[in-house]
Amino acid sequence: MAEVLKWTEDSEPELREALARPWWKLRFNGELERRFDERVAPIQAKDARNNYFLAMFFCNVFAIADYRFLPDVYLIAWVLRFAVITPMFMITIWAEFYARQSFRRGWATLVLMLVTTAALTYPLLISNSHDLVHYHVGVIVVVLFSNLLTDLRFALALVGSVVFMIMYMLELTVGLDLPSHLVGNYGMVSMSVVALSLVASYRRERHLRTVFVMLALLDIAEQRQTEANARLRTLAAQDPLTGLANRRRFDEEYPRLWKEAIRQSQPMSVLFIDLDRFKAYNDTYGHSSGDDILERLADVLREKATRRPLDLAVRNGGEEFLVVLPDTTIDVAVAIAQRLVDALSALAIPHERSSYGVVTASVGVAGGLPRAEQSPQDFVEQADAAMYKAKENGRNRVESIAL
Ligand code: GH3
Ligand code: MG
Ligand code: MG
Repeated sequence: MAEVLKWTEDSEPELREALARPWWKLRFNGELERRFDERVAPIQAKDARNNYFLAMFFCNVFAIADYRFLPDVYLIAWVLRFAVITPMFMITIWAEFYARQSFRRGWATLVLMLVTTAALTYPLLISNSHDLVHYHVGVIVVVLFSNLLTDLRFALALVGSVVFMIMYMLELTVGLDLPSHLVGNYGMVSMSVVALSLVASYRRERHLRTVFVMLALLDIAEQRQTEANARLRTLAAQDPLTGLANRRRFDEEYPRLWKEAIRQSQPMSVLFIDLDRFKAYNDTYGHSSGDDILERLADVLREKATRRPLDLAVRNGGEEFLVVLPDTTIDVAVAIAQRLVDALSALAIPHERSSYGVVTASVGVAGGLPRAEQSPQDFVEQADAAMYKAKENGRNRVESIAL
């Protein structure tokens, strides 16, 4: 089976259009038809194969009818049955199911149906049996089979049925020269069988195509859902203002990092960052200017403090931020914290109510080798305590506590 391509959203309008197409338009357009064929043909082929063997079996059993009904020409009928129809069945089965690429659209089945019809008709034309009039009806089974059980496309079934009806009516009128009331009767019987089986063929193909389109749409909807879920997961873990991780994500990730540090016997440091005199800044410059500062600080954190893949910068809430630095000693963490403080004040954002005249932050650092008897929260609390020390010591600076 050919590799089945995934559907993308680009196909959606085409699929919806296909779903709404009028009753007289069974086929899809271009690429969609190709994909339908590619998807459905192998399944149909598998489904229909046994039907051909069954039909071939019945066809051969009818050899008894040749013998009983057409005693004068039954040998010819047998030759046609066993040397023409049966090999034709084999060729069709091969063509439809083993050489699917070129024949799967049903031409082989169509040819089989018409050759079988002709081969079953010919002995009647040369026989003088009295029972002829009862024999010919059997040929209707052929068109019934090809319309209902071969998964022949409706268009081909229609073509085949029209040719079949012409052949059959010629047989009744020209070949057998039946009286008109019998022609009328058999004509009606065959017409109704053909018409009803065509309706069934149409409906089956229509439903199959509808299911195909709906499954494709479902596939697209499912992909969209998966993408939306992934987006939601990202959003749920992110602070909307700064784009940094939020407290939720911190609560999820930090204990894991901490346990991993114990497992690897690696040091770990936590930075607690708090803007200085930020209430005053808001009061002076407005809340939205305050928000701008939070965004600027987030940029500084991203640039200066989270350079390694596992480093985690978090907006803890309000104007407080956390940075988790796995595999980082307290000395290195203090240096990083100092870089942060310097980078922020170097931005020289005016803050008239700060003794520094610019926006600054205080950073507390806690670091050391995590131990099993400690809790991850200890590092955060100590970083917070260090940050208060920095506030007390004049702000715009770094203080640290070794653990
Ligand atoms: P300190 O130097 O001691 O830290 O003084 P502070 O004014 O920064 O400290 P405090 O905790 O008293 O004030 C924090 C202020 O941060 C209060 C509030 O105005 C401001 N703030 C908290 N969250 C936000 C926010 O999302 N946006 C803005 N613009 N301001 C915020
Ligand atoms: Mg604060
Ligand atoms: Mg503050």
